[in-house]
Amino acid sequence: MQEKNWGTNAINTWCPGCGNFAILNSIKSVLKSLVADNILAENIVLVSGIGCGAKIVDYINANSVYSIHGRVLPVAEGIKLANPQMKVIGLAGDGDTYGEGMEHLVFAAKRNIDITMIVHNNRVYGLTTGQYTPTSPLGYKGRSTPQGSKETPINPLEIMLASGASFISRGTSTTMELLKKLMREAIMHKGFALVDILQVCVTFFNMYEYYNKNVYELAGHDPADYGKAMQRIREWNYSNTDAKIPLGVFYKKEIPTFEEYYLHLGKETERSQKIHKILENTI
Ligand SMILES: Cc1ncc(C[n+]2csc(CCOP(=O)(O)OP(=O)(O)O)c2C)c(N)n1
Ligand code: SF4
Repeated sequence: MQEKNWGTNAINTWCPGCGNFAILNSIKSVLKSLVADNILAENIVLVSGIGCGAKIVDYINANSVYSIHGRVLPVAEGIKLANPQMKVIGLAGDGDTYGEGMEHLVFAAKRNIDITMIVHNNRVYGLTTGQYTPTSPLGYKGRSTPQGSKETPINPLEIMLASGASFISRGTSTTMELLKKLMREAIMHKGFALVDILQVCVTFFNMYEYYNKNVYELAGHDPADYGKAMQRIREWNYSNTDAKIPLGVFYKKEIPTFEEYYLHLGKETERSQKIHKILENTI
């Protein structure tokens, strides 16, 4: 059997040095490994939003849907519920996911629907040239905050843990081997999985030096312990302080998924079939 080519002929418009390249190469390698493990390529679907990060689906030869800004998860949830056999993977920026899409993110986590959300978190709106986002640090100077942002950032991982997500992890675009590991584990996890990727936007918020200096990989952490997960998640609050930035899986738990609660839908279908029969016989 000929090996599937995951690349496309689309011209890549990302800036040279953009962290999105590391995410693209990592996800392609993970998709390849899934197929090698007998997951059918046709049973994988990528859903993206709008933004630099979202363009990733142009560059991957897989089933994919471009949704609208902030609406990756409703589309992904619809696909998953209609086709429970699919591996559904959302890919979008932090503006898309933690700004416009925050409500959908909270509800996807609350439902524990079996979807993986991969966030290209450059902590800035890249495509629209540098406005601040929910994870930009206090004082961030960009198009919409020329005097520096006056807001403290949110910690999206804390929100995810409080909302019920059953897999919460963080990687960076500077550590590809770890990134591949996290993405694969998230995709294989049964339930709602988040991979927050500190993706460096070289043009509007170049954090290479800061991340290289501060990130470290979690070791000896028990991801089944909710309290410990919260503690580790709170070690770095997305402010640009000197705090060390943990990477890895913070929380992981097998709990019933949204789809499992909806198994009774089969009965509903039977019921509507019976109604159809009655109508056919009487009208
Ligand atoms: C509802 C809506 N609001 C605003 C826009 C304009 N818009 C397009 S891309 C974008 C920024 C995307 O930023 P982010 O999601 O952080 O992704 P990045 O470009 O940084 O990868 C915005 C605001 C839009 N398309 N739709
Ligand atoms: S603007 Fe930033 S995120 Fe967008 S392609 Fe350029 S470096 Fe990447």
